Parts: sequence; C-alpha cells; structure tokens
Amino acid sequence: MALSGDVSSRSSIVLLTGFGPFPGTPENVSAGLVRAVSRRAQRQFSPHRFHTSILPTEWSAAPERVAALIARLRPKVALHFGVANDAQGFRIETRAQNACRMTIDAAGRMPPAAHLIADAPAQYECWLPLDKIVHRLTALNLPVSMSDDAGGYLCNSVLYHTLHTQRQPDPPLLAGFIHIPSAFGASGLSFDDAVSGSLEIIKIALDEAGEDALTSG
Ligand code: PCA
Repeated sequence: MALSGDVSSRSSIVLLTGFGPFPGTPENVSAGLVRAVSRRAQRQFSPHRFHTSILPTEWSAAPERVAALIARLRPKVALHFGVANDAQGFRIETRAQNACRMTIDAAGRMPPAAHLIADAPAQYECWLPLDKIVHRLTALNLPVSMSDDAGGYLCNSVLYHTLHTQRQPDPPLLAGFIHIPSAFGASGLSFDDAVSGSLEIIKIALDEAGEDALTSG
C-alpha cells in the first residue's frame, strides 16, 4: 500500500542511552530520564522508532554494547545521556577525546590503557547543530551550556566510540552527548524540564538528519 510505504521510508531509528550506577552514584537519574523521554518521543515523533538502552558504566561493556546496538539498529540519531555532579542544567558536549581517566568503573576495573582506541584520532567533534540546540533550550528558559570536555570517564568513552563509527557513515549517524545534573530539582533542572528539553534536542537532531520530526502533540 502506497501510504504505508511512504511512512516506513520516512521512519528512522533513534538510539537513546542512559547509564546505570557507578562508584559514588548509586542511582543514576539518566536511566529514568531516557526511559521517560523515549516513551514521550515515541508518541510525539511517530513514525520514528526509539530504542532505549541503559549502559553498564564499565570501560569494556559500555562501548561494546553501543557498538552492537549501532551495528544492529543502524540508527540515524544516537543521543547519549549521563550525569555530572557539577552540571547545572543540560551540558551539551561538543567533542570526545581518545583518552581515559584512570578511574575504576562499576565493575571495579580500571581502563586497560590510557587511550580508548589505538591509532585513532585524538578527538572527534560532534556533527549535531549544537548552537541551535543551545538557542532553542535557552529560548525555552531551560538551563543549558556547552562543554568541550566530556570528562575522561565513561561518558567521554561512549561518545568517542559512537563518533568513531561516523567514519563509516552507512547510513550516516548523528550523535551527541548530554550531561545532566546528578539529581533533579535542587539543581535547577526539574524532571519535567529535563524531559521536554530532551524532546527538543531530539526534534532538532531529526530535523538535521533530514527527517520530518513529525509532531502529533
Ligand atoms: N556519568 C559518568 C559516567 C556515567 C554517568 O552517568 C561520566 O560523566 O562519565
């Protein structure tokens, strides 16, 4: 049927990830956020399909999980979320570095090397329209900033590995990382604002990916 053909050809897969706990953060609020955002996005941006994964905060398992998801789902957009104690609101990361901080992960292990991927570039830049995201969230009165240092722990690692896959863009993948505060409310970012701001980021990413971010409500 022509109509269903049209719809499926316009449908993209969006990968949304949060993180599980890690030393010092027994409850990671990024997990609950991406689950809620995914449910809302599935209604709001149908017929695009949203896949959520809560990554283990582990040096080996997290990038392996992301690589497997990207290979299997072939998403058009991948947005990763994680917490940062010092984030005041949305902190949009502009790049990831091929380096890791010598810090234990949730499995109690240190990174196997000081770099993430041997013989790979020192850093990758995000291709998302980050200025547009910051302007949109600011216009909505949501606290947002940009950062060129994703931190050297698992958030940087996951972003670096995802951006590394952009070297084989088939299909092209737009990826980004958003740090949020480690608790909602007192930090200046409520849970509801975190959800609505994340939906705006998704809309901008889908627009950029050349898709109609169809809104149904
Ligand atoms: N924040 C950590 C890893 C997991 C998370 O939510 C980071 O900033 O690297």
